[in-house]
Amino acid sequence: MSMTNANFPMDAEGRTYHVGVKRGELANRVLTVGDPARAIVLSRSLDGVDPATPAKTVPTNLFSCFSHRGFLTITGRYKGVPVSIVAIGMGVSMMDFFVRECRAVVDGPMVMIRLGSCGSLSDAAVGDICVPSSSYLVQRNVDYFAPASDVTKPYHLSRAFEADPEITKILVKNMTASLGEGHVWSGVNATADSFYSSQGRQDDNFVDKNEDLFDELLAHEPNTQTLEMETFVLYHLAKTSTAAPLKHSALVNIHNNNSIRAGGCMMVFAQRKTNDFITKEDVARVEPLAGKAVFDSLVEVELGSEDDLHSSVGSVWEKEAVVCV
Ligand code: R1P
Repeated sequence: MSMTNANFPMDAEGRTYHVGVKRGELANRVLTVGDPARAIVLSRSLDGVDPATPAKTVPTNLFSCFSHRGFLTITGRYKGVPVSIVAIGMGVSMMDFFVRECRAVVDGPMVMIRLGSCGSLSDAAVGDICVPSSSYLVQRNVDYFAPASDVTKPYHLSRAFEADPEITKILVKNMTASLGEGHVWSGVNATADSFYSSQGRQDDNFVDKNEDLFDELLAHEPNTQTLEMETFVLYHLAKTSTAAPLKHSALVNIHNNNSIRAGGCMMVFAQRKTNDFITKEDVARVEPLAGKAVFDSLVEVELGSEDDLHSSVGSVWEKEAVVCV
């Protein structure tokens, strides 16, 4: 694979360096997940999928692209509207690759919604859904651990960045319709740079100084409800996205100069107060329900007219059954 442009590397076909997608392969409406297996489960809700498609297989009527860096992109239609699913793996850097490289190959406004898994610090139980209206970043303050350090705090907590409020509202509504009253929670998310130390997990093999971390999170944002590893970057980049990709200047005001609208929701896999962990059966029950609620939300969000969005001419949602090579 040979790339040009060291500033934003792309190959001769226009494929991005890590996500591996090019123009016409990604829709303006994107659902992003961590686990590629989850992406495949959710893809079964897209239009025209043969229910006899074997598990763990991308349905043959959908476009799919598995990149050399492990990103899986699936594109098709949901209720007739073009949508993509992108599995990104784990962590803040992967979310950064995803948002920037996907943004680079699509014209017009985009909506990106993450459906992840998380730990719950509140009363949200395993299998429940949390829809965070904002997220902050928890980073291990490495200088604290240096010899003779004069740094006083082992973890740095950032300010919170908000999700798009309308998307949050739509997600809560659709998740409640899908999962039922009492199983959908609103609150603040903390995105951590580690599954372990900066999520307060105890590990005798390392000096982590995180025994009081939960108290610090709650003092920082009293409504802190969930811990996971990507959402902050999505909300942050959406708020710092520019109007550059918008095709019509009239959209600039509607979208507050941001070309990306973002939302997030997460399934509680770990209950950190009771130490419960979700069962395989519960994941299999909740994932498709939550996925449908996200697809319903993606297509409900107002993005502008057909003319404002990426052209379908030559796109993979115009055709069927294309796999990138
Ligand atoms: C850790 O197990 C992973 O699960 C959560 C965390 O954010 C992290 O990526 O989300 P996903 O299930 O979407 O990967």
